[in-house]
Amino acid sequence: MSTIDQETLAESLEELQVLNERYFTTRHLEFKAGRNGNFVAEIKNDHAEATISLEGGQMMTFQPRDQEAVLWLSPFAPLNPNKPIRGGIPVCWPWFGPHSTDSDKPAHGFARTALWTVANTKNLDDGATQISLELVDNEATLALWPYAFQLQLIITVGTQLQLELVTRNTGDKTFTIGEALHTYFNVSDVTQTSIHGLENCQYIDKVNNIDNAQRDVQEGAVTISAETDRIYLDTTADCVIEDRGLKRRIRIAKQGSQSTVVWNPWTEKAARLGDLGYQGQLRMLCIETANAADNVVEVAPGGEHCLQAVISVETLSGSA
Ligand code: TA6
Repeated sequence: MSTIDQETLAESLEELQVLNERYFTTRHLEFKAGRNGNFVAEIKNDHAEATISLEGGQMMTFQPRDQEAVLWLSPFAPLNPNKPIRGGIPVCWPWFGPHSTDSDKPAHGFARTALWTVANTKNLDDGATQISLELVDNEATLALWPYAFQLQLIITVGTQLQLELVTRNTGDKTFTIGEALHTYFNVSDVTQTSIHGLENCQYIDKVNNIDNAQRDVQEGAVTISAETDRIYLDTTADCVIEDRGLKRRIRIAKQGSQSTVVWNPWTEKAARLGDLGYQGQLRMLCIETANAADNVVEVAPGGEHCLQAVISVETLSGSA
């Protein structure tokens, strides 16, 4: 585990002081120390609690009042300073999955490992709390992706969780992005869940597909009983996770997204990844709000594109 020296610690504490002086909102949002000397926004309001890491602009936890945690977070996340935080809602941008031509470039782009800045925080009239984070091009990003951009993530924590990922092209060249809000959901037992909303959709099966050319068609609800890694294409539908163990439905509504990714590593890949914790693959399920593969998005100079996800929880009526 990395330790930080006294001078860096003093600088971090001073930066934390400045952040809270500027952005602390009455009673509902406070910045605290996170891993690697970075900071985490902690939100507590009448509707829910949440934590958001400025490293990666990443939701880590979201728990509505009277509900179990909605997001899954690896027990190792705080300890593994050199890997992206496993869990919550990683921001995959400006490409999804491995880089198309250069395997030395980071999987899922650079947004989820970059240090984001705070643009704004506010308490809303309905009792929700909103924080806007921002990432703009710099020397490190330009070395990986030669375009000027402004990326904004507007997170609203209330009875439901809303994320808006806004891409602006601030340069003079058109660029194309692949993107995903790579959401890890907390489930009782992934074998006791079913995913609805993707019926009859075409998908790329990244586990059984030799190349990504083949397209399969989803028949009925999606269930998980082996490694599952699918990019559903040309779908704008809500997805609903029915979790009989927790007696709840999690609904993922979306705007500006044509792809939905369903991922569970199952046992062998979870062991290879090594950071899901004991039987972690049974407790997590990724339903990702995305634009990937055939659905990548072109943004012209001066243009913008918004990817939105709204996550809400409904109690299952009656017994499971
Ligand atoms: O979204 C599914 C996926 O692309 C899987 O193929 C797997 O790689 C997962 O993302 C996690 O990726 P990561 O780089 O966070 O280990």
